[in-house]
Parts: sequence; C-alpha cells; structure tokens
Amino acid sequence: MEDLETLRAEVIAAVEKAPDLTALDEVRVGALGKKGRVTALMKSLGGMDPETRKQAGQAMNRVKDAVAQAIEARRAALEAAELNARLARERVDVTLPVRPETAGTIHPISQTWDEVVAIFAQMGFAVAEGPDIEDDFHNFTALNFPPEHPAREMHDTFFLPERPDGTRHLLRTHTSPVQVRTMRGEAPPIRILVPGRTYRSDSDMTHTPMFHQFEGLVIDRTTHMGHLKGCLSEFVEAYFEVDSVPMRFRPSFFPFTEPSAEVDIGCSRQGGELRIGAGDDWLEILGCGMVHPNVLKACGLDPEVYQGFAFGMGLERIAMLKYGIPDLRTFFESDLRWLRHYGFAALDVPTLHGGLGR
Ligand code: 2NL
Repeated sequence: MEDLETLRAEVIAAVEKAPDLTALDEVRVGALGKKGRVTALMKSLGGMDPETRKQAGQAMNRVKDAVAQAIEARRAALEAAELNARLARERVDVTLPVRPETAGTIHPISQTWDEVVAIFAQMGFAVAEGPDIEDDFHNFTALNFPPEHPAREMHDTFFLPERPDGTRHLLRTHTSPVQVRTMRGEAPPIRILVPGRTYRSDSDMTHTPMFHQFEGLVIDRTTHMGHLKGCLSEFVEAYFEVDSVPMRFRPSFFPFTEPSAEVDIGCSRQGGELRIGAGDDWLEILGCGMVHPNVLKACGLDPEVYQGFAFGMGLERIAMLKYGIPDLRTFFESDLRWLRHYGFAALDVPTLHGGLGR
C-alpha cells in the first residue's frame, strides 16, 4: 500500500510537469502502457490469495483511474495552451490585395470541337476515335486509294521508320481510318462522328503539319443522298446559328466516295465582313459523298445490301469562319494574348438549348 501511494504521487507529479503533448504521452506509456509501472503492478495480482487480491485490486484500480484522469486533464490544458499560442501568433490581414486572376480560357479548337459534337450527338451520332499512328491499309488501301496515288508519297504523308517486316506506319492523313475500323468491327446501322488530329507534310500560310478534322459516316440499307443533304443542312444552321442557310452541292472527286460533292453555303461579303446565310456569294465548307462500293467491300460490307454517306471538314476552317480568326497559324502558337482574346470561358459548355457560342 505504501508503494502504491508513492507510485501514484510520482506518476501524477510527472504528469503535471510534462511540458508538452509528446512528453505527456511518454509519461502515459511509462505508467499505463504494456510495460508501464501501473500495469506491472496490476499483473502481480495474479499471485495473491483471493482476499488480499480483492483489496489490492480495488486500490490499484483507484490509482489507475486517478492517473488516467490526471493525464486527460493535463492533455486538455496543453491543447488549450497550444491553440491559444497559435491564435496569438497567426494573423489574417484582410486588407491585403486579392491574388491575381489566373483562370485560363478554352481554346477555340476545343470550343468548336465541343459545339460540333453537341450538334451531331443531338442527331443521334456516336463519337468514335482511333489511333493517330495508322497503317497503309486503314489510311489508304481500304479507302480505295490506288497504289500510285500521290497522297502515298513521302512529301505528302509523314511516315515512321520502316519496321523489320518491311511495313511503314504513318501519321493518319485524315480521320477516315477510324470509320474503316468501325465498319470492320460493328454491324450496320452505323452513325458515327469522328473528330481528331490529322497530319500532312505541308506548312505555309494556310496549312499546318497537324490540323483537326471531323468526319461523319452513316451506313444502313436505304441511306441515300437526301439524308446527306438534310443532315448537313441541319448541321450548318445549328453551327452558324442562323434559321436558314442556302446550300449548293458541286460535283467533286474523292477516291472513297461516289458520287462526291463539295458543299458551299450562301454568304455575303460586304466591307470585309462575312455573313453566313444571307447574300449572293458562296463559301466552301466541306466535302462529302456516298461511300464508294470498293470501300464498303474492303470493310466487309456487301454494297448490294448496304450503302451510306460520309462527309469531312476541317475544324480550324469552320472555327475561323465562325469566330473571325484570320490566320490559321495562330491556332498553334500558344500566344497567351491570342488565347485570352479568342478563348472561351471554361463554364460556357456548348449545348443546343443553352447556346453554342457566347
Ligand atoms: C474534306 C472531305 C471527306 C469523307 C471525307 C469518308 C470516309 C470513309 C468513306 C468515305 Cl471511311 N468517305 N470520308 C468523304 C468525303 C469527303 O472529306 O474536304 N475534308 C476536309
């Protein structure tokens, strides 16, 4: 009993002297931990006779509770002191000027991309994407390019180094290989929109080695050119946000479509200002046609059963037309002043009901 009283006095004195929370915890472990002094004493209960054990047990429990209580009280006091010290030390100066604005803007290419996707999604098109590095089959052969076609030349297409098996991969020159992959992998009806980066070995005022394209593809048993015209007219009116836009289809040629057409929309050019939808001038915006039977065959579809239309347009071009951007090359210069001028607020997500542009 004498020992017990000494132990209690010693431990509680140590608790009250503990200068901080770390020291307090050391005292706690030294008394109540697995190898602590109080714990050790409690273990000695096992060797006592029942009557002694009862009395000693009660006394020890009282000591243990008193120690635990003292530790809790000291902990609360130390924590309060620490908080008060921090409150005294730290100050918020509400008169400081605010931090400078660091919000970025959405690049016009991203904005236009989202707008075009929103329009075609509304018409039931699914977005399909594929690899930028392609092989000759998906980029050329399946698309009915003859073996000697100039597009297959080094000076038009970026080729990767030849591989051990003699094949050369390339950077896709259009997004059409994605449509080839879709036709070969999925059964009609197919209705896809294919946005993506494309590459050509070309660089001047109006060409950059990398640019963006959107192609569309619809394949079903009875899809015809009337559907193509309706779909494109719907797109042009939604994209340029005008009620009605005159359109004309000029005969053209692409290896992968037959017949092929280039599409012009009505516009006026007065005082250097371009207005879409009004006037007696024409502006070319995209190319299109009915998918060539050879392309259907190369993609495993029977041209006697299936037919469809396809179209393609340059994203930079339609962005320049809508947003009045005069020089193609500025898209890729990453000039912050240009981005602040032509960029879009990050929360202006294009939707058909909420408005596409700002
Ligand atoms: C243009 C013209 C076009 C296509 C792209 C296409 C794809 C397949 C089959 C048939 Cl898999 N056609 N794409 C068709 C006509 C025109 O693009 O001026 N693009 C910027």
